[in-house]
Amino acid sequence: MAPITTALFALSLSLSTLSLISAHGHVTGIVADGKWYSGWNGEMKYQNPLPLTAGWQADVLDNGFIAPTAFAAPDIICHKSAKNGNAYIPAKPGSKITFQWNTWPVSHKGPILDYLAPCNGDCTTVDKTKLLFTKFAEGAWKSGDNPGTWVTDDLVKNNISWTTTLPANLAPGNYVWRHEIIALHAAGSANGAQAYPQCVNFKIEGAGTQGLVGGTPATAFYTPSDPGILFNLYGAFKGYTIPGPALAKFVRRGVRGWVG
Ligand SMILES: [Cu+2]
Repeated sequence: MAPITTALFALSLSLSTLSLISAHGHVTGIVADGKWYSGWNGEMKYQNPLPLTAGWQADVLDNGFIAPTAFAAPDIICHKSAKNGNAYIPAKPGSKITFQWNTWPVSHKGPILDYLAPCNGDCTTVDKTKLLFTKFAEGAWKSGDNPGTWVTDDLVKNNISWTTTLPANLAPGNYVWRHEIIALHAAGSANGAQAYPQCVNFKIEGAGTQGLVGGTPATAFYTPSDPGILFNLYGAFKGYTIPGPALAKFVRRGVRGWVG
C-alpha cells in the first residue's frame, strides 16, 4: 500500500502546486479619494439579491483570464460573461483611484492599462459591446530583461494595488473604467498571454470640460500576434511595445482622444 500512498501524496502535492500557480487575481475593491468601495467578487453571484457593486459582475471565481484567441470576443470587454455593475463610484476630475487586487503572482509580469468609456446614459444598463474606450494611462516594462522589472512588480510591492489619477478636466457623466493587467509569463508561446480586464462604473462630478471622442471597442484592442501580446519575457530584449490603442493625449478640439 505504501507506493499508492506515496503516489497519492505526490498527486495532492502537484495539485496544490498547480492551484498556487493558477492563483492569478481580480479587483476586490476600489478606493476613490480615500473611500473604500467593494468591487465584484465571484462568490457574490450566489447572493440574492445581488449586492450593489460598481464593479462589473464577471465570472471571476477562478481568478481567471482571457486568452488571446478570445481577444475579439465580448469577454475581453469586462472579463468572462460580464454583466453591468449595478452601482457607481462617485469621483471627480483629478481624483486618486486605487484598484485593490486580491492577489498577484510576481511571475505575472506585464503591462497595466487603464481605459475610460462614456456610457452616454446609464452604465448599469449600457450594452457593453457599444462602449468605446480611450486609453488614458499605461505602464509596462521598466528595465532589464529575462524577465526584467515591470510595473506589475510595483503593484505587488504596493500591497497588490494600483493607483491612477482621473484626467484633470474630465467632463461630468457616467463612465466605465476598464482597468487591466496583461500577464506575459507564458506569452512567448502563441495564445500564452493572459488578459485580466476589470470594469467599474464611475459617476464623474465637477465642472470638467473635456469629453471623450472617438475611442475603440475593446474587441478591437489586441490581436494574438501583436508584439506586446506574443512576447518572450525569458530572453534578451531592450524594450517592449505596449499593446492596444494609442495613449490619449490632452489634445486640441476635434483630434481623437480629448476635446475641450
Ligand atoms: Cu496566473
